[in-house]
Amino acid sequence: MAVKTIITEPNKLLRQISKPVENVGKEEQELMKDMLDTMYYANGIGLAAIQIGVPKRIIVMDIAKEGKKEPRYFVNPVIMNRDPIKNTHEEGCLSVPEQFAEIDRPSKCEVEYLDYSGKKQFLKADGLLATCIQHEMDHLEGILFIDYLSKLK
Ligand code: GNR
Ligand code: NI
Repeated sequence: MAVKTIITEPNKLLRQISKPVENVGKEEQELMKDMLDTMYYANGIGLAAIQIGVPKRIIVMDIAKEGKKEPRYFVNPVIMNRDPIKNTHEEGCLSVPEQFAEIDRPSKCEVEYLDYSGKKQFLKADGLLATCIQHEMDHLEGILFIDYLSKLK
């Protein structure tokens, strides 16, 4: 159990583009465990590695209802397909404390990634899962949900 400090705005690290993982080994698995501990501790439903200062393309997520634990691990995720139909969801971010906003994103998406053991996986996501995956994948590109708000101004 290792709860890490979550980096918050303003911090240049959050703007860094994360690097692909070459091999899912012990080090990456330890990182994923720490990320999950940190995410649960902070009551989040997702976390990107850069949020604890590690610029690797790794995401953890758990959107299950309280009580159940359904951890998900995504290494080098790539969105293969986005539904043209948008969905609006209220978003928050552990790196942007106390800000919430309705954000439009593709309502469904298909993601290719490596799992905790380094095995290639394919997932069709909708609802909160699709929203959360896209929010987390933005972190890998140094994008925060508040960026979509400033573009409207
Ligand atoms: O905990 C989180 N909740 C959330 C709610 C709606 C859309 C996205 C999210 S992700 C966020 C945790 C976080 O900041 N992940 O990067
Ligand atoms: Ni976030």
